[in-house]
Amino acid sequence: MKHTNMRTGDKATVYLVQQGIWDMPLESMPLASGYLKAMATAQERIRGHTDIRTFNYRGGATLTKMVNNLFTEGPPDILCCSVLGWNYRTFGAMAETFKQLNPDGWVVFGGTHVANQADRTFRNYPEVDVVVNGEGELPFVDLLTAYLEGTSPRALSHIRGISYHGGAGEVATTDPRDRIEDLDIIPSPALTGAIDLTDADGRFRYDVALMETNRGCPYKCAFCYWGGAIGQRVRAFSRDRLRQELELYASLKVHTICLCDANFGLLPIDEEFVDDVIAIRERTGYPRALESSWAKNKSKVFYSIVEKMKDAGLRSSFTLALQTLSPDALSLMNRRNMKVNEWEDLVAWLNKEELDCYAELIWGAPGETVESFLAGYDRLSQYVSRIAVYPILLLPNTEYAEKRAEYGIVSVRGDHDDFEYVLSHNTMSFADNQAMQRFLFWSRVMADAAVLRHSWIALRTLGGVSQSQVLRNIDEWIVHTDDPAAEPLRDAVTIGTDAPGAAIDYLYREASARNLLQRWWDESMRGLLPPDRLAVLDEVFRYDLLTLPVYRQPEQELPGELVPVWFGDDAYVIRRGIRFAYDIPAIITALRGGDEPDLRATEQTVDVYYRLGVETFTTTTNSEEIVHFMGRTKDELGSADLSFMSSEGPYTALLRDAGGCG
Ligand code: B12
Ligand code: SF4
Repeated sequence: MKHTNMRTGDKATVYLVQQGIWDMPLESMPLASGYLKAMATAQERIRGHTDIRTFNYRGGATLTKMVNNLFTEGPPDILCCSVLGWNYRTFGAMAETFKQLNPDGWVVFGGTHVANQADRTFRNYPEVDVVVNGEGELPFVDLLTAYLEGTSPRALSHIRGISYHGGAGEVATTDPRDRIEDLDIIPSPALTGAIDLTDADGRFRYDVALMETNRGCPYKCAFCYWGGAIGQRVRAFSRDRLRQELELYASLKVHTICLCDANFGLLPIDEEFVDDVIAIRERTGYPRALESSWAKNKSKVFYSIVEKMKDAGLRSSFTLALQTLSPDALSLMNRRNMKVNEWEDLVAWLNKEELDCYAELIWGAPGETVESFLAGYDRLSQYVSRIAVYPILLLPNTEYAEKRAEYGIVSVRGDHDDFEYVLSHNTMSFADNQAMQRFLFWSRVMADAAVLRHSWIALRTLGGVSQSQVLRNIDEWIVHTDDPAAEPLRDAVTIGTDAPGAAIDYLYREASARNLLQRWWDESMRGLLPPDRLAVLDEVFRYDLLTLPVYRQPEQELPGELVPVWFGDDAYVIRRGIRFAYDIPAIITALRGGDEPDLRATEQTVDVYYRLGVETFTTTTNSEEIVHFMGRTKDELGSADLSFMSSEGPYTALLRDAGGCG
């Protein structure tokens, strides 16, 4: 029997559905759906007999909204979902609705959260017919072919790399598939048009352009899955193809390229990629920033890439993905012998080069204790102030998940997602975890989201106060202060919510929140500081508050003292002539470089440049992006950026589009 679809004659309709995590004004790029569509439509038979459409939803889209949007004109023949921890339940429920409308239709789930998890997935959502285990491109082609040939979804034993419902209710899992050796057999989703790249006005429609330059990671960290690519040889896309994609993104004026690679800067070809990025940027002005998970083993290639990017003014945030500094936790994580642990020299070098750098820690890994964690946090903060701390998640297909009984792990599923949040284990009690959640909140808000940036190093070196002390101090003060502006923050410090985003948004947006921070500083911090350093520390703190991004309030004009300018197509404003009693930029540079700062009072006037548009990112806690909006001096902006600067451009139109200011 050949399946046909009533609405499109002899073409079977296939819907590829993805939902991003965050509810941002801009969508996240549906890269996985794009690969699947590009691969399938490259096959003549499938192209001729199917109509494959992609549907991409923001984090805020409700299930009701999605099913109305997808099924109003009737259901497709095959519903395919890209499943991650944040959309597992929604897509499971969507499958239920789909089967009411089309009992003979197929539901295919793929993605990191369901791969190799068919037992649980089918138990939770029996309406799902097939789970794809691992890379999806080849099984997807086989599944569509089987569908077109009239095969039953219960008779798929000839397709490797999947699970389906076998006879008598058991789960049938076929042999795993080898990973794709030559990635160029997958047509590019961007170059083939498999992904819609522009909106109705012809502008790039996503927050960032997601790209893979390779797949695979030589390590096997116990908390990670990385799409099944861990413990795998790295396979790369060809330089030529990547260059063509970059050209396309540059023509669409894409600001940030975000790589999905696990270890960028490991291979010599990574440097070639950066050479291409720089050459294209020099010619077109884009991209402006390149973000990635950098190689854990910082080789010559890495240093050379960073030098080149710096010379070209191409921005990036360098993440030190340390995860823990505790030897016990590192051992259980399988990261004891990774070179990333020799990080001090690297950070000193990045600081000297004045490159943004931040570190990543996981709170609550097996083997970690409160004491070992805080000791590690403060040791790290001597070098890096922006420390992103993630509470440990137990992800499917990871070693931690397999050894949960051995480590005594107790977890709870998320209120709004299907991730497993660890509550306790052999070295962490419930109470330890609860206390540390408050700390994590403030670390996320004040340090990671860079509400304070330069104050950390100044407080530590000139004031003798550690970063964890500052964070505990603000927590304590916010609990007790009578300032009504503290109320939203008190509400936000609750365990297990998405509150840091709201708190960061609040602190960036509201003038009263900045006044609150000033009051905290005056009432609670100044008393801890050495009197002879107070004046200069006051000014560093004021500099931090003044360089927080300019947040546009809907329907409100920007303050008149902000002068608009253009850097290429990016709108900036300048706040001119800010007076400081000390040369704060020079003091910060000296402290970061490990040099003796000149602490003599010398009045300085600084012009600060702010890129506009931060309101797109604050509620998402997307701190890599937020830093690009911080106020900077002309020197910090870099010569390459300045070469694209002009004082003219469609400034008024852009402001109007973005919320009525102008
Ligand atoms: C980009 C990215 C993000 C972006 C998301 C962008 C977006 N589009 O939504 C951002 C930065 C927002 C992000 C955030 C997080 N992420 Co993330 N992220 C990634 C990353 C690096 C790339 C994802 C990607 O597009 N890969 C490329 C595509 C092609 O690969 P893929 O999705 O695996 O798809 C292939 C197969 O899975 C399969 N497939 C996928 N879908 C489908 C559908 C069908 C029908 C079929 C047949 C096959 C199929 O075929 C595809 C092609 O081979 C991955 C790691 C990785 N390299 O995959 C982690 C990853 C997805 N992230 C992960 C996690 C845990 C997070 C965070 C929770 C981290 C944290 N602790 O905060 C947060 C979530 C936000 C939050 N605060 O709660 C985990 C997810 C694990 C899980 N079970 O869901 C991953 C796998 C990393 C890991 N540690 O293992 N992330
Ligand atoms: S955490 Fe990074 S280095 Fe470790 S296995 Fe995952 S992708 Fe590889």
